[in-house]
Amino acid sequence: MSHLKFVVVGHPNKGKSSIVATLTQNESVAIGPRPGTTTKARSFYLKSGDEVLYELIDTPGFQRPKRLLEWLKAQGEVSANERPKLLEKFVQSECPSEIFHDECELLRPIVEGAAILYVVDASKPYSSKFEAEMEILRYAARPSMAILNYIGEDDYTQEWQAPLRQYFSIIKPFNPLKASFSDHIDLLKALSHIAPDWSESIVKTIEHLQEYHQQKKERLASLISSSICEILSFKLRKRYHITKPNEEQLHREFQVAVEKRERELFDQIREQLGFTKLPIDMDLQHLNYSLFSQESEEIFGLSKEKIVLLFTLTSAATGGAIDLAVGGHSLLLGTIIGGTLGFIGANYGYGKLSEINFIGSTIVEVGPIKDPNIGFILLNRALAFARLLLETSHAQRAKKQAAISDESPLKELKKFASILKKCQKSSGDSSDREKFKELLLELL
Ligand SMILES: Nc1nc2c(ncn2[C@@H]2O[C@H](COP(=O)(O)OP(=O)(O)OP(=O)(O)O)[C@@H](O)[C@H]2O)c(=O)[nH]1
Ligand SMILES: [Mg+2]
Repeated sequence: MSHLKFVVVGHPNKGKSSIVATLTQNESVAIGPRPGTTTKARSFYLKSGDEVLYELIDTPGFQRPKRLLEWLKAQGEVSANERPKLLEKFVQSECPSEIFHDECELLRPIVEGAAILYVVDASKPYSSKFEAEMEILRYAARPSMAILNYIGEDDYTQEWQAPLRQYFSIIKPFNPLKASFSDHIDLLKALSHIAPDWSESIVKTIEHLQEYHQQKKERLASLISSSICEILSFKLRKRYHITKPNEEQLHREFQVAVEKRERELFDQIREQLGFTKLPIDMDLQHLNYSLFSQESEEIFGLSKEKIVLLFTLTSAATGGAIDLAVGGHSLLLGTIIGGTLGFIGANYGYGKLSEINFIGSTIVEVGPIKDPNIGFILLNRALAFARLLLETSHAQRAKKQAAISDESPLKELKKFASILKKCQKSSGDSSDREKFKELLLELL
């Protein structure tokens, strides 16, 4: 069977396009605060690779539903089984003219066989002006469902129930701006009841969508882990003539190059998750601090004590002992840490960004990053950014505030510590990267 097709219809400005954007995870759907944003029917597809999981057709809102209903009634008494044909007749005879332009745009996909998603704004009271729209849709006799959207703060769900039940057997709330992936699945599950001959394909579509979602996270984990490994092993190589370059300047250039690579990672995360257009307001937010700033270290890094434990005592302690220990504060640990801080400063590069090596008399190499905290900072920043976008709806058009949670997302510190350490040395072999990816996947 070919893919599932749903046409999203309703009154103007009720969130039809927002629902299309969310369900197809497509940020390019036109959404606007004024009625009349969508002027033509347009198909959007949710695809996994080349395979179409389903198609949603965005349409303009009804403009002249009463006149259209009058036209249908003026055709004389017809039995219920003739009504779908009557809608086809309407499209054939009236759509070449412009009078019913918007109705024609939304009815064409219906007469061609798409299932109907009728969107209402249940944060506004019910009014009988919607009855002509629902009556017209009933003529189509297509599988259908009513979706309750909530654009405002109020809730008139109760008021909407009785009229909607007369026209639709399934009524489902769905907020396109707040919907999570499981809300998305729930909506599809509800759709599996709209018609018996649709249920099998919808169940299959749900399975595919779940696989697609998992693959999306895997690709993301793979991108973040390999980029971080690359950044951690990055070396800046420069040629120079006669005078040795200034070391401070070299450190700065190195930092700029690393920061550029981190920004590229953020852009790649955006691209992978389909958010290249959304402005993300990070002016006052944590991610706007430089990767190498004190603020970033405080927000995203580990404390000196944790670093000491992770990087000096890992071989001495067993398994979960480190993870446990770094969460608590014991006197004994304090003593060990106190004694080790000086040692670590010299040996593990805490607070020391990178080394500068002069090779021969014309080449200088800066890096890789020595400070073990940078790996954690990079990781936590990338995770915070990825999670923010994973929770964001593709219907979001206003600036998104980056709200970063304070709690450290890294629970398995010891495992991350050893992998980040390997990445720092070389860029990690493929099994390290795979392990890194698996650990990250659990956090996404
Ligand atoms: N807060 C909030 N705003 C929403 C929601 N759904 C839609 N909106 C806003 O409502 C306005 C209209 O949304 P659209 O999706 O363009 O509505 P539409 O039904 O496609 O409108 P037309 O194409 O003009 O018929 C936009 O400003 C949306 O951002 C919602 O669930 N919550
Ligand atoms: Mg629209």
